[in-house]
Amino acid sequence: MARNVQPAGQPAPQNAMEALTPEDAAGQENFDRIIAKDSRVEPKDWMPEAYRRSLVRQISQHAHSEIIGMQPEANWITRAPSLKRKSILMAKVQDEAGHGLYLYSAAETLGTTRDEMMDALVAGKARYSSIFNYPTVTWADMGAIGWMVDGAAICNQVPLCRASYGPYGRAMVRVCKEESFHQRQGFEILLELANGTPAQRAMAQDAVNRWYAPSLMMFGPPDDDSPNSKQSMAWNIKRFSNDELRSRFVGMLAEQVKVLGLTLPDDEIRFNEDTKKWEHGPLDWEEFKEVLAGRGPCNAQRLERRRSAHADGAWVREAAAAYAAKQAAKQSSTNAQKAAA
Ligand code: BYC
Repeated sequence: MARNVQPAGQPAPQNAMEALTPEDAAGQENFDRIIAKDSRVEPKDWMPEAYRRSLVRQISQHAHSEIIGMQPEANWITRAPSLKRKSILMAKVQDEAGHGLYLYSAAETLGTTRDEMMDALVAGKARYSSIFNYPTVTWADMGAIGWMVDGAAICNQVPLCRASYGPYGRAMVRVCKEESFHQRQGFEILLELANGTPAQRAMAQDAVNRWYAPSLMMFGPPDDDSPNSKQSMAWNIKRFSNDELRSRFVGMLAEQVKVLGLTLPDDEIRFNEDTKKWEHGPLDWEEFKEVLAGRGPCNAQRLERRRSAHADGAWVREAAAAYAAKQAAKQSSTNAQKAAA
């Protein structure tokens, strides 16, 4: 596939177009037309190198988030309060693994291998969502993660179903369906606890208190401090800014928390009639930066767990590769026999 070094997806300046090969200039023109029509870019289409890089960046981070995100909930599988809760939680954690696999596959269509992405993750060079660096200390955290973390994921990911890159948008459709189920199961855990004993109710409120701010920070830094948003929106990857989605999420929480009969730990939440947007109190962006820099409460633990799981799985990957090689050899000998006959 031809690749160029044109840095932006917006129409290239005339002199830059002149510097492109005729094939690349035609590719750039076609790409610009696809974006202008709000249509889909597919793997075989020509695309600017910066668009490709930005997608690999976002999709691989997203895949890593799903895989690392299995850990905080897997922590409670053996301690789920009933067989029913245990099987639901196991199914949810398996769904997250599936999401990671769809996303690694989508990123692979852009020319980066899964091994390269995984190596970057275990080497500590790749990002994954800040939210998974917080500990899950009580059973109510399973409810708060489902309601708030999966809820934030839905707000963020439903618009990504319309992302301009076809394989990413299509993966998101299935992911969002499953996230909706995850969110409802989390809400239901909290509802049951909130209507339980005083101790259960206090546990639910404590979990909501602890997960509230980190879940708002999942949407990324404030718009003024978001270096990727503008270009990503011009390329129709992101459809809404970080603050816009965060505001929608706050509105959703503010209504649903009433049904739970719990409260949110933020007395500045209000709907601004002038801007028609939900507002919230200040967030600790220094804490967010610390988490992104690898100094959150569980960063080291999450990465260590991922590294050991990766090392423990080496024999499975080797066995699968050996089996695939055997099958391929068998197939080519069958083909050769057929050709000779
Ligand atoms: N955590 O310019 P910005 C799930 C980075 S998993 C860490 O605004 P962008 C689930 C950002 O990458 C759902 N890093 O970036 C799984 C950038 O750094 P680089 C995970 C963050 O891309 C298991 C820098 O900060 N969801 O639901 O325009 C169990 C500046 O940011 C974060 C996704 O991955 C963060 N929170 O916007 C349960 C959604 N925020 O790359 C549930 C897909 C920002 O320049 N991703 N950064 O080094 C996106 O929608 C966008 O990438 C973001 C950031 C909104 C996250």
